[in-house]
Amino acid sequence: MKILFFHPANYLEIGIPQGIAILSARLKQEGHTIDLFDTTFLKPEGYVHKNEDDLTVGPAIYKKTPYTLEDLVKDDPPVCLYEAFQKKIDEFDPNLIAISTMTTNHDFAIDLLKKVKFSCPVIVGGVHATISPEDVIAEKKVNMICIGEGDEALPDLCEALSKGNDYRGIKNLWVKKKDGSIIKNGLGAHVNLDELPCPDWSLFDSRHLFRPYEGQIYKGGFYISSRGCPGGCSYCVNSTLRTISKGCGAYFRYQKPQTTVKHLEELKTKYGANWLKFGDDTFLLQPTQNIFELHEKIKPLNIFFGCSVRPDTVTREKVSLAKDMGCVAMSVGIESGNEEIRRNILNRKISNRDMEGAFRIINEHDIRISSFNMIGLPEEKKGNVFETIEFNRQLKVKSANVYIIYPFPGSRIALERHIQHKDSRGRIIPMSKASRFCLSNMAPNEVEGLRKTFNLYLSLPKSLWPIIQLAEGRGKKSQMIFENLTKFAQAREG
Ligand code: B12
Ligand code: SF4
Repeated sequence: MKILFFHPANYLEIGIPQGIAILSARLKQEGHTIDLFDTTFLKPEGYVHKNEDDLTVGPAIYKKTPYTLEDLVKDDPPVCLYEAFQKKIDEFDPNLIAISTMTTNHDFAIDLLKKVKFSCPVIVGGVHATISPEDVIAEKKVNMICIGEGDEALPDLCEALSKGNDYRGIKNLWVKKKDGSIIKNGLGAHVNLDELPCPDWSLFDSRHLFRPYEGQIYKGGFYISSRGCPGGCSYCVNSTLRTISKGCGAYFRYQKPQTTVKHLEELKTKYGANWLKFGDDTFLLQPTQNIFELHEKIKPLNIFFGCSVRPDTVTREKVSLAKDMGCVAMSVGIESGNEEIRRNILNRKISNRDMEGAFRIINEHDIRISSFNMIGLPEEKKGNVFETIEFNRQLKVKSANVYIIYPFPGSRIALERHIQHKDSRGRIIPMSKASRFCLSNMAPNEVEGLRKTFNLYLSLPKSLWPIIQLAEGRGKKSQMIFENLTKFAQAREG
């Protein structure tokens, strides 16, 4: 059977999605033929090539390479996305179109799907289908959705379709009948992560592997060795995912170290992977013994890697093992510099003191830290945002990612406030318009201005703060000040 995956990524948002890569490997094991429509490298019409001198908000912590991502695509002609999709469908002639979406790219995927002609069924899976199933299956062109894991459900579906068998009772699937009614099957047991094949990177454009680091170019991508997270942060979808999968087995699971290593070896041999980002929700959550075994087996592979960690999982022993096996970067969620907001609103029970301790340990091991921060939080005032900026300064963070909170469907913040995610035209409100949800005590413009200038406040001397404040606005003068301050900040970083 021929299955066409669709990865609706933003242009140049590189990184092989592990969901599709595993599902592709599973389906190939069962003898199916797989193809992919991936928008990552399809240059949209009207796209303007960015050059190195373009302004970026936020300091870059890595030395630039002479060759950039933009160089990889500079000779590519612009394409019409739906014509390219149609061409792929016509040439491959799939028996099933399988789409993977997050909330943020779901509408984009459906927009393209609506514009093309095909005669096969369509299934949508991924986190958005899992947390907003009613919305996703309501789309006319969608015949089925997958709730939660697809590792067994999709191969079962393809087997049933290819043999002409009844597929309407497959666990994890919702199936739309001809009369429009929907069969909602329950969820099956969680898969055993050690029985899954190595993700199939061969399906993807090799430019996904481009990893510039410290002036050199490496190859790699995401690898995820665990699933789930025991945390209950109120802005995250994990608590809902946990509730949905009650009765399916332990929610937080990790692979045996030998499985992880076997896959990393395969990715290194087949694709030359020498730079990885562990996409695990929180990498150091595994028991020390696991990290110890990973250390023993990963170190000889000579790979560099980055990972995300929660500060309360940081111990000297784990960080030291991580460093010694190749860890060069860690992403750590600060989220808010105000302890009360962090604890009471975000449900992250980590004190500033514990956070400082974690940063100290990571810094002592010379591992680069990127902090993750959110603003526009419920009940937040401008002064609280400055607490977050101050806390990042105090922790000597050189690279801070800052987002306006987006109350994702399924997150506690969205559920408690009955947040509507669609605008009057039925479109999912995009991340770029997150301030519209108006969760904080600040006006949307104020939140946007603070997001724009957050990294300037972080990296420039306080004597310049009154000038930075002038850059928060939206007018021409503010923009000019913003651009000049950004150039100045970049020049200071060298
Ligand atoms: C790696 C990652 C990224 C990467 C790459 C994404 C990618 N292309 O894979 C990058 C850095 C680009 C990214 C960006 C963002 N991400 Co992200 N990301 C992740 C992360 C850490 C891992 C995803 C993954 O590979 N998981 C492992 C695979 C195996 O699981 P899976 O994808 O869910 O797939 C399984 C099932 O869902 C199902 N399935 C999936 N697809 C399909 C398709 C079919 C047809 C079927 C049948 C089944 C199926 O089967 C798979 C195997 O069981 C997840 C957290 C997580 N642990 O999942 C967050 C996560 C997906 N990201 C999230 C968010 C919020 C974002 C950002 C908005 C962050 C930001 N503030 O900018 C952006 C949005 C980018 C965009 N374009 O819209 C949220 C999504 C919330 C939501 N409602 O959509 C998550 C869940 C994190 C979280 N806990 O909140 N992300
Ligand atoms: S935000 Fe991170 S730590 Fe909190 S529940 Fe989600 S994945 Fe876990």
